[in-house]
Amino acid sequence: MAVEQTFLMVKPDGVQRGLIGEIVSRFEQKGFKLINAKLIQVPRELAESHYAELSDKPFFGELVDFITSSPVFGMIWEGENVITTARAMMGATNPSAAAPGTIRNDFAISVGMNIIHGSDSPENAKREIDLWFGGETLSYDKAINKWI
Ligand code: IDP
Repeated sequence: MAVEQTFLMVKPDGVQRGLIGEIVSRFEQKGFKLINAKLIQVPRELAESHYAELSDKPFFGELVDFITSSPVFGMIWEGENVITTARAMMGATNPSAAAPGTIRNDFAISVGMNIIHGSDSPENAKREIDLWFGGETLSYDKAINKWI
């Protein structure tokens, strides 16, 4: 299986609620490798570019308002099948449909404030890593990897 990279983001509700550590911890404990991260107050243009695929949705303005309302914590994670696995760990978009034990089921109630974003395809992962980090990732070995 291919080693992939994905862009994950703790949204403003997750940052405000003090969930950065909990969320980072879940991906660390799973065995994925953090290869970049930053806390950022999102400029409106960045939010609009990030969610460009949703620009025709009726909730687009509300979504951009929310993402720019308070800092987010952006991360790049690496590992085997990380794009699909991270999406599974996040749970369904609407927390009421998210499986128990997922981040959105455990911590969220509303679809608007659902704590976390994760790239949904290799193409979007590359696009989002470029958009948020200019493609900058760290390359390093973790000795524990041979046990994961
Ligand atoms: P995803 O985040 O699970 O990939 P997308 O369909 O890409 O889901 O939608 C992006 C974000 O837009 C969602 O995470 C959610 O916060 C927000 N969103 C989706 N549908 C609605 C809606 O019907 N009302 C308000 N916000 C929505």
